[in-house]
Amino acid sequence: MTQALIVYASLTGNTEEIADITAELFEEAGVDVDVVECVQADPADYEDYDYCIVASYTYGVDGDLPDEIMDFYEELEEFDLTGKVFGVVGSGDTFYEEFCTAVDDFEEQFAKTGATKGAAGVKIDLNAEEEDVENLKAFVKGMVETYES
Ligand code: FMN
Repeated sequence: MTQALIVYASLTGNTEEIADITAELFEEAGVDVDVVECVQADPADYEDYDYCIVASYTYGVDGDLPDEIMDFYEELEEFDLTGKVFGVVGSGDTFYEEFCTAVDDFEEQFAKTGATKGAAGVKIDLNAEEEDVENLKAFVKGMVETYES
């Protein structure tokens, strides 16, 4: 059985819920999933998994990464994740000019690890609504198809 690790940062719960929905969808696709808060995770943990996923909100006026995920972000590029499939999801607020830029930042960082991008990142305005869940379904489907191809 293949395995996925979802590392998340969440202040008010939106991204945690998105991580949990994503986990359920992976499980429905027959993938074993662990969901871990970023402060308890290390990028080295991904070495034991097939799917490497980050779920992060965006913070600060300039679309910054949350403080608590900065160490994880900076260390990520030092790892060789060749052969693994990565994907990034996140929550933000369309009120801000730099909407959900944490998703873009992590996609760029993952690209340095040699992992293959499994699906386009999913950007969610605050909490996940029906349409977002559909996008997350497509995200998981894309990830699995990429891994199996
Ligand atoms: N969302 C964005 O998309 N871009 C931003 O630049 C941004 N800056 C924020 C700054 C502050 C001070 C706060 C409180 C929120 C900001 N947000 C921004 C919105 C959060 O990312 C959004 O509320 C998100 O749903 C929080 O996720 P969480 O519930 O998992 O903590």
